[in-house]
Amino acid sequence: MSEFFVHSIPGSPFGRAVLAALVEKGAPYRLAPVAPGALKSPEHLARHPFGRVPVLEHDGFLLYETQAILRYLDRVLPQPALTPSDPKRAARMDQVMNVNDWYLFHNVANVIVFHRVIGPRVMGLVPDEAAIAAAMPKALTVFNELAHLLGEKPYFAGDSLSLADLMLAPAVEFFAMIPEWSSLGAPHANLMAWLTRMQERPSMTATTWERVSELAKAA
Ligand SMILES: N[C@@H](CCC(=O)N[C@@H](CS)C(=O)NCC(=O)O)C(=O)O
Repeated sequence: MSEFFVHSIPGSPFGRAVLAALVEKGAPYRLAPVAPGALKSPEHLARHPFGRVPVLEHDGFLLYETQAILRYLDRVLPQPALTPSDPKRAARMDQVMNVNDWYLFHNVANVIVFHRVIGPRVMGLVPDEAAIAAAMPKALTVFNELAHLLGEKPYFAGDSLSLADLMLAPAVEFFAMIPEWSSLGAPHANLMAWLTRMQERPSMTATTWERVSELAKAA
């Protein structure tokens, strides 16, 4: 199997999902770091016309959009399977991946995590408390629904890990680092246990912000 190149930025939860999937598959991969200031460069826009990360490069095939990348990896690297064979479980996986993209990321993570973690850490910004407070009602709806969808299962699509868990865990972990977690995640014992389960996986420990920063420096 030829090597997979992941164009990404340390700290990107979407990029981390792709790296974690490659670790779960035991596949050879290399990080191709994109400098944050280079997202809109002609070189990167040629890979990703919307100027975002991650982008996967495999055998000359370029692919952006995390869901597409994860599903591609699961097709070309079938073992271990990260999509349930049961249609209802697979549908639950797809649903959770879309909850991540549409309801957790937009106007929730890209506001709250940006103002609490990314802005201060990467750009030295002071958190905009009004923007965070305004995003909290929607954040509460999202986390209540995630806890509901998880229920008593160990993983979102059932008894085994799926692409949904890999997509969601990097995003949810950011919330566990901030004070808002006390009202978003901490009230849900099932979500807390799931996050711990995910954080203990080698695919998550191998792809922390710090580890990916080291890979970026070594690239
Ligand atoms: N829908 C895209 C979202 C990717 C995305 O938003 N990536 C963020 C980093 S986590 C990014 O590149 N942000 C740069 C920007 O907004 O300019 C996907 O699934 O890959």
